[in-house]
Amino acid sequence: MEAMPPLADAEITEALEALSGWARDGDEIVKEFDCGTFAAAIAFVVRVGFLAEKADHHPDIDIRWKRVRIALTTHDANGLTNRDLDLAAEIEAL
Ligand code: H2B
Repeated sequence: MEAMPPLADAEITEALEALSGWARDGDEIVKEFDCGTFAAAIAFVVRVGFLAEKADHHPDIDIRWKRVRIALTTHDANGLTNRDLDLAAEIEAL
């Protein structure tokens, strides 16, 4: 992956307006999903995993019973890029 600059703070703030529930936490954007049951949480994580593989972009995923916390950042850029925003939007579309 070639180097890419991270997005500017204002670009991230604006993009997050279209991503309900996602919040910035330093160099990450994060959202916690309540999937209702543990089984639904695992199924959600599997679907996120397929999206991540397709995008070659991989979130940090924390599963706690029925809740799943997804955190996105672009390690290659040492910050947030459109790859994070795009994957967040794809996860929202699941
Ligand atoms: N995932 C995330 N979250 N950040 C990255 O910078 C990243 C990745 N880089 N998945 C990808 C893989 C890179 O290592 C490969 C070579 O495309």
